[in-house]
Amino acid sequence: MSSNRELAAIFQKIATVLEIMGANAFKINAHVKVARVLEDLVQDIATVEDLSTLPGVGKSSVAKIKEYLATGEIKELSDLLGSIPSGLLDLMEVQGLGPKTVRRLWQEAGVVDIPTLKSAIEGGQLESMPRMGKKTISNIADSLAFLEVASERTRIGDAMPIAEMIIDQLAKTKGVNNIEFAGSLRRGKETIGDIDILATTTDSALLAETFCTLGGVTKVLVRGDTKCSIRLDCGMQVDLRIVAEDAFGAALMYFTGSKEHNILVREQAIKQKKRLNEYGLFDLDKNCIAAKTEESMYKDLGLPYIPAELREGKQELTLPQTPPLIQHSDIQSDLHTHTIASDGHLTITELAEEAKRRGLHSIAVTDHSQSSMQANGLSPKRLEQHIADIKKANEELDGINILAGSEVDIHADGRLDYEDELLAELDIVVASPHSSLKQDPIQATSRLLKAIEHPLVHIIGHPTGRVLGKRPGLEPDMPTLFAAAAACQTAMEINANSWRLDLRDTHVHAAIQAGAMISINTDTHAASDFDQLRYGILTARRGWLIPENCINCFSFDRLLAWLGRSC
Ligand code: DGT
Ligand code: CA
Ligand code: CA
Ligand code: ZN
Repeated sequence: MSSNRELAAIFQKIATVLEIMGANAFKINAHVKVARVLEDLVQDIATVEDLSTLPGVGKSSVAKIKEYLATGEIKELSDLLGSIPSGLLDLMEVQGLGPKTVRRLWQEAGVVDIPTLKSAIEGGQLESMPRMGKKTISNIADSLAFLEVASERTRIGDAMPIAEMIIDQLAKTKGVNNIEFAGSLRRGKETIGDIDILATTTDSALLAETFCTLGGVTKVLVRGDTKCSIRLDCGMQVDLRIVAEDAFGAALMYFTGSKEHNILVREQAIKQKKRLNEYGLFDLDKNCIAAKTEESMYKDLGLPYIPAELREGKQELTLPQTPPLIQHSDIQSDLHTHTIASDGHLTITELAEEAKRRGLHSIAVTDHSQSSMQANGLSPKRLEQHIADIKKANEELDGINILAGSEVDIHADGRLDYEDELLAELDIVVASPHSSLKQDPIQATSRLLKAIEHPLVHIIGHPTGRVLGKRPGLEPDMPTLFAAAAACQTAMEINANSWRLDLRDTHVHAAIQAGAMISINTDTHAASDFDQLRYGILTARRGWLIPENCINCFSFDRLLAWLGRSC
């Protein structure tokens, strides 16, 4: 984590604890504001000469930032944490519970952590609380159950930076030659059980020592010459395997998995009277045929190279050649982003400059529509003004095209949140579900179908509305939706934000099979959100997406032509 982000998280946590303690709103908001400023800050906070020049950062915040820069922490936070039951913060992980409700549960029902919340629900104590309806209680119970199933795995957005940081440090250790992550992380799965790292080195003892004493290690589970396992303070387990230099490819292939893929390739080897294991590919006399690189392994199995994201034991062995899967560098536009007009942190110009810096030819500004009250959605009048502002920024700024768009809510019944007349003024319309996400599948299907078939809608944003580990989202009949999307030329989004990854990998595959177009967007609210694109790309690759099926890979002219299509 960069120090800006870490510091922002500390300020946010102080605000949360203050709110749970019932502090005054002014004090809470001051901390939230500083957290936001820090999150958006492009420059490293440690290099800011005069901290008081940062907007919203007052004297006491300056002192806290200085304290953090000098000591790596802010004592106020540990003091605050010491004054409330420690389990209260875990409650914040339950979807639908904010600091205010957590405070009430604590003060009025004696709830101090997840177990006491559970028994309070089961024992009926919550029902006697004022302003706590049956529906709310049953929602909390649902979220709790979902949290339990989901919490054993880590979102790729959390696991990937951790793995990269560890690999960075280990790569610097004397003697290390090859080092790469394998397992589900390399396959780009949306959640990761544990992180698997493979390395070759001339000094195993030093590498093992470095690994087991990394910052953040809370427990060494295994410490051997070829395998070490640690647990980190975030709860994640990391396995390191030290393998022979000339069998790195075989080990990488084996430990990348998946288990199901390994079984398929092993069967392929057996058919060819060969043997395959983590040490190499061998003939029946145990002579090694291939082991050094994955490429040589697949080649000698008579297979095209299979990208890690496809190795799920499905149809990947039937591929006649390596498919030209989409890559980060193929993406030329971002078609779903937010500005300060709704709930984003950047102005139109800042957003466009950031997109330009990242080499995109176009960016669509798609702020929220009027019903998204909590996201400061735009009234029709504000949208009219916003369109004018976007057009003006587009004229003033060279080297990037700014499209005027909206992320318009799809109401529970499928109606859109603006009149057609207004939508017709936009360059691009992303329609997304934001509310009624527990609707039954039949209603969800007809709701999304209406949006797909609407002639002014270009993209369906995060189609199910799921949030990983927090809520499952809608469960519409996907084949029906994808067939309609193909017929109406409406693109289905992969929302790249690692909390969403919606569409998910399997849906992407089905959508492409049905002939629908895909759009990969970051849903950027702050500059760093653009970095989430990589998770969208991984999900896309897991869904076998090639650039031809993705509108974000189109040239500007082709994109414009596509946006102007009639249904
Ligand atoms: P995860 O950690 O649950 O997200 O999923 P993976 O795929 O990373 O699984 P993990 O960490 O248990 O093992 C890493 C890889 O090692 C796995 O993808 C394939 C390989 N592997 C592990 N156990 C077996 C096994 O019993 N049989 C075979 N064929 N491969 C295995
Ligand atoms: Ca793993
Ligand atoms: Ca593992
Ligand atoms: Zn959005």
